[in-house]
Amino acid sequence: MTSSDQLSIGIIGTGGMGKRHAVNLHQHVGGARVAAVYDVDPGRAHAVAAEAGWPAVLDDPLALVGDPSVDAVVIASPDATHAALVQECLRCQKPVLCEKPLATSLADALQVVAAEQALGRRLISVGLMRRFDPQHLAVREIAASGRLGRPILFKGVHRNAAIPYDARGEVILTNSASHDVDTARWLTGQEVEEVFVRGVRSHPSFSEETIDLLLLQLTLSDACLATVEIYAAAEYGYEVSAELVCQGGTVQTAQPREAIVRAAGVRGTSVPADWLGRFQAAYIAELAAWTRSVQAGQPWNGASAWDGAMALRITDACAQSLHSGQPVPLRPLERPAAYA
Ligand code: ISE
Repeated sequence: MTSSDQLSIGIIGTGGMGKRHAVNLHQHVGGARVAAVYDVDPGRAHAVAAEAGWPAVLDDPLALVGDPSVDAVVIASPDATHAALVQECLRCQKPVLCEKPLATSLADALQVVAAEQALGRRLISVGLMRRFDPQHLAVREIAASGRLGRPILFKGVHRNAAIPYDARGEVILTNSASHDVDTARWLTGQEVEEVFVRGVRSHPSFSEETIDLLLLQLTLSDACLATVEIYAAAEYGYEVSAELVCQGGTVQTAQPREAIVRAAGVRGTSVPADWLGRFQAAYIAELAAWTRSVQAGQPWNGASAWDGAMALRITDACAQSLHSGQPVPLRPLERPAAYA
């Protein structure tokens, strides 16, 4: 650690997510500071630096990883750059919090897992932030108490206001559904054994290859099922919900601190515009847990490289099912001891 005794973090990518991490780290996380930032657009990097305590602005992401004044790295650059940058962090033996997805192909993700195993130290954390969301944690706690009996069905809903990227089905699967399949594994404690996916284009004005409405049906181990609706162009706002049906009752995420507004003939509550608003508490808790784990030299309680690779394994199978129209089985994989 640097002389200031604060953990010095380098952030790669200062678009929406990277900016959020930089500002959250600067404003809300004790014991750590933003030491360096990089973005492909230097103007954007400088603008974020101004909001995050004036860290150094570097012009090369590899130099940022290797910089001796950087103790640990946050990767929030475009998805396709993740795997190579994580590999560089392993090479330099730097702890890294990589935004999901860990890679854009299962092969790359498994190579990352293999490299971490070869190193013999867990340095990789994956930013599947729902694991730090108070609402999801409340669901997990109640399920884990056992008072509702065994979980038998996970029901996820995931809606984006507008298509934020190239809306081919497989991109929506890696970019959005990766959260839901991780949540299903994490909340039920079961592994996915088969997937079956259908998808359509919700609006004729979208390009022909668009598939923005997807239904996932998953079979999990121990006689457990899951359904997930992903609607990437829902227009009205951003919403995520998770319900766990257990043998003797159900438990579902619920918005805390909500107020009902009556105005202009309507009684209602607001809907967040995007994930940055909906999951702000989770992002802060995630960064705080990660920096604590790096300082203690301990693996954290969030998603590991293995979880990141499993999310990709499932979304890859979902893409196959979407295109073939058939269910796709996933043979059981043994979790390596390092990720027990
Ligand atoms: C986005 O990239 C995210 O990671 C959000 O959490 C997710 O809800 C959204 O669908 C993705 O596009």
